[in-house]
Amino acid sequence: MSDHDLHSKKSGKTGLHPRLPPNQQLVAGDRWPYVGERSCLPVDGPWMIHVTGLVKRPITIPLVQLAQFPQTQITTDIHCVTRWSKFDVTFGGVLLGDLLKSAEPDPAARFVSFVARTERQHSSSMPLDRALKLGTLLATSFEEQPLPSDHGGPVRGVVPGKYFYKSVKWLERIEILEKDRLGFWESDAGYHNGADPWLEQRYIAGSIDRREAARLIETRDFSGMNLLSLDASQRDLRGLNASNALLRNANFSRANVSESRFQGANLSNANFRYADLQGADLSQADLEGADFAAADLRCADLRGSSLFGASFCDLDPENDAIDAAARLDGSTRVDIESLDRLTKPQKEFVLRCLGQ
Ligand SMILES: Nc1nc2c(c(=O)[nH]1)N[C@H]1C(S)=C(S)[C@@H](COP(=O)(O)O)O[C@H]1N2
Ligand SMILES: [Mo]
Repeated sequence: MSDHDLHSKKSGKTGLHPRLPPNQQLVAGDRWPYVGERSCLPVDGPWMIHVTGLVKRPITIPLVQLAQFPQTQITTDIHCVTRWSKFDVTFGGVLLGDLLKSAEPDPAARFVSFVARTERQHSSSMPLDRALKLGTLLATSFEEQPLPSDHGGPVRGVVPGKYFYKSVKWLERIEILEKDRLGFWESDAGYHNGADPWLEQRYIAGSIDRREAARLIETRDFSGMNLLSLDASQRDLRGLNASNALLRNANFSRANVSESRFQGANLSNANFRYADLQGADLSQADLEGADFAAADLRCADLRGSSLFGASFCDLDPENDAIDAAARLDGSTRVDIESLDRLTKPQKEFVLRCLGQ
C-alpha cells in the first residue's frame, strides 16, 4: 500500500480530488510558483556536492561527476505548505540511495540533513530511512531540461510525498546524522517536521498557552508579536492592532476583525473563514495560503499583499462549483496584478466580485 492510501484510510480524510491532499489547490497548467529564497551564493569554479557526517567514505565531487551515478527520472506531485499543488512534475538526477551506496552510512546513521549553498545556509532534514523509501532525488533536470537556477538549479533535493519545503534548492551538502537537526523553516517558521500533506502536518502548535492568548486578546494589541498558530476563532477583536505581527497559521475563523490593522503582518495559511474583515487593513501582508472563504472583505485593503495560494471561496475541482463565497466588491482595494498569484478559478471569482 502506498503512503497515500495508508494515510487516507487512517485519517478517513481525502481531498475532493483523489490526488489532491486536503485543503490544497491545483495551480493552472505549467505554472510553478517560487517560494522562499530566490538565489544561491555565487560559486567560483564548479558546483561541489559533499556527503559528510556519519559515513565511512565522505564524498566531495564536482556536480558533473553525478553523471557517473545511475540516472533516474521521477514524476511526482508537488504540494506546497501554502496550499498550492502541481501534478506530474518530472525531475531527473541521482537517487539519494544510489549516492549513499558509495558513501556507506554508519550503522548509527538515523537522519539526513540537506544543506543549501545560500546566505542563510538553508536546510531541511528527515529520517534517513524515510528519505530513502520515498525515493528522494538529487535533481539536476526538470522536464528533461537543466533545472532552472531560480528553482534551485543546478541541483536541488526532491522529496516525493512531503510538503515541498523538504526539497532543498541549491543543494550543496548532505549530512548524515545520528540525531535530528531541525531545518530552517522547521525551527524558524514553525513548519511541522513531519511535513506529510495527507495528514496536513503544516505547522507545529503555537507556543503561547490559552490563558496567555486570552489576556492578549483582551489587549487587542498584537503588533510585532510572534503568535504562530494563535487561536482567535470566534473572538470579538474589532479594531485589533496586529501590524507586523507573525501570525502564520493563526485561526481567525468567524472572528470579528473589522477595522483591524494587519499591515505588514505574516498571515500565511491564516484561517479567516467566515470572519468579519470589513474595513480591515491587510496591505503589505503576507497572505500566502490564507483562507478567506465566506469572509466579509468589503472596504478591506489588500494592496501590496502576497497572495500565492490564497483562496476566497471553496471550489469543487471537478466542476468549479462555488461555495462559501467571500464578500468582496468595488469597495475592496486589491492590486489587480497580485491576483495573478491565485489559481485561475479563484482569480476569476475575485474579478467577478470586484465587477471587473
Ligand atoms: N535553499 C532553499 N530551499 C528551499 C526553500 C528556501 O527558501 N531555500 N524553500 C522551500 C519551500 S517552502 C518550498 S515550497 C520550495 C519551493 O520551491 P520552488 O521555489 O522551486 O517552487 O522550496 C523549498 N526549498
Ligand atoms: Mo513551501
